[in-house]
Amino acid sequence: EPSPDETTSLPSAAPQSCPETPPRLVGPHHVEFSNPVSLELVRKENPEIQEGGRWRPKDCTARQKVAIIIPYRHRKTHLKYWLYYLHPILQRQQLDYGVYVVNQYGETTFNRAKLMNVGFTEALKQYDYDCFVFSDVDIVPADDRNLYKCYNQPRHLSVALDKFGFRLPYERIFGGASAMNKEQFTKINGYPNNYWGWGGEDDDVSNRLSIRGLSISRPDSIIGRCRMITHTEDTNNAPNPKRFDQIKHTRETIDRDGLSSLQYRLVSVEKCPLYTNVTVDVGTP
Ligand code: UDH
Ligand code: NGS
Repeated sequence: EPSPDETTSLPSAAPQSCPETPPRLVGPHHVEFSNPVSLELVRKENPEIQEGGRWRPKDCTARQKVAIIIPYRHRKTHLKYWLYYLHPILQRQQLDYGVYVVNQYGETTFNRAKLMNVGFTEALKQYDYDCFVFSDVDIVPADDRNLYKCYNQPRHLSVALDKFGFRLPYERIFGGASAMNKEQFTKINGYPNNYWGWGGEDDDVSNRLSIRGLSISRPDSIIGRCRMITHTEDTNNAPNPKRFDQIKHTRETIDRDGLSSLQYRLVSVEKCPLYTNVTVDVGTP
């Protein structure tokens, strides 16, 4: 169909940039995890999502191109809830986005941080993303004014979690869900690759931000409300006993451990209807 410009024979103008504040946000919304959802239902309710879990607004040009990176292994029920809640939210936020589930291959010790680096690297091979949201699979925002985009400073998104009584457990926390643009992420040399098992890797990133002179930006604790899916302990992700010592040495490790030293074996990249599944062998400690 002709654009308004063609009917008046003006040269066609560049498509309008989307408004700074997305117009169709609903604010606080209900989130619950009592009735499991199917991928089929999520597809039906989100008919515009393209293969690989891609979407962009058609009536305006998105202000940011956002890759959402989810570290993952054996959490199918959580992933379905995440997709069920997040796809509608991300569309209302008018982002040009793609969802990347970075699945750790095999049963070796889990390495959340290295999966983040792999997600960043693999997403950039597919599209010219300028913003990266790193989110656990079990965190869902309860207010769509919490924009899953990048800011002038690295952004902590999951600031008011139900499990912490809707407030920060400590001021420098950067775990759960956070966003960094390409420049911020490369400035800190990405995540550390050598935190095997649970804990500390997010604190290392928090150290990296202050070492590089960056600060953490956050929404307020109303807009920043999030729900976490409760679950039993995972296998092969026991607390990392070295983490307390490791986070004391970020200053010495920041340059040699990170994007600059990232090595992995890509097992497969599969474009599923609602997300891109990147399966990777990250090795062993
Ligand atoms: N993850 C998986 N599979 C696993 C382990 C972790 O997909 O087997 C991913 C998932 O996205 C999860 C994230 O890594 O949300 C972080 O996992 P986590 O166990 O660090 O954090 P989670 O928020 O649980 O799921 C917090 C309670 C664990 C406390 C254990 C300390 N004793
Ligand atoms: C800190 C961990 C972080 C973790 C945070 C919240 O103690 O990695 O708790 O954990 N740091 C260390 O262990 C050094 S949570 O309650 O969400 O499981 O993110």
